[in-house]
Amino acid sequence: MTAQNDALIVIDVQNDFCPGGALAVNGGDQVVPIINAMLGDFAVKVFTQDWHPAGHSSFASGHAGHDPFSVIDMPYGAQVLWPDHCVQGSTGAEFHPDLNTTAADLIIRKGFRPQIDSYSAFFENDHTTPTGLSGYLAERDVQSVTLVGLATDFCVQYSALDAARLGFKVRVIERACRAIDLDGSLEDAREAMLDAGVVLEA
Ligand code: VGL
Ligand code: ZN
Repeated sequence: MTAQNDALIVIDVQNDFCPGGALAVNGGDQVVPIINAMLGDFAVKVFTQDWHPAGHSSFASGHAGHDPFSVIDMPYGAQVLWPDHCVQGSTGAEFHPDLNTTAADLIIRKGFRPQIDSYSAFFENDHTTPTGLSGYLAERDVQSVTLVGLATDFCVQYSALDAARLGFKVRVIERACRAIDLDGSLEDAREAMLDAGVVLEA
């Protein structure tokens, strides 16, 4: 569906989320050709890039006694602790080399504030600090967004829920996403997205 007001938002298709990366998502690289083939169908194309300073507060390495994938309380709520990943300027933070980044209208970076994580393309994990994307889409007269990328149950889900909350019509193309799936988080994410009115398309 090509429409002036439909945006494709490509979430975090970066080396660290692909096989061999620091926070590898199973089959993460498989979404690359699928996404490349979709880009031509959208008038507005936005890519996001997880972009953490070294020592970011979401990294388990900075929390003595806490293993990666454990959960701690942060002032803004529960936070999963991750292996160090997507450190600014590192190879792991670069987009997958085969992703057609030339097609991007806008690349939005997130997670650069040391004390707060940012899964969503729209807001940091306090659900209030904006990334600026909603203003960009408003100025480009976008009313509906299609989300693809990594990972389905974290950054894609958070982006989809925020987009729905902001009033966009939201669609997630599941074949162009892959999940981390911690303790059933993929099923929880699918349910939350459906509850929020997000269309999940195979
Ligand atoms: C993501 C965990 C930590 C994601 C980013 O892109 O889904 N997940 N940082
Ligand atoms: Zn991250």
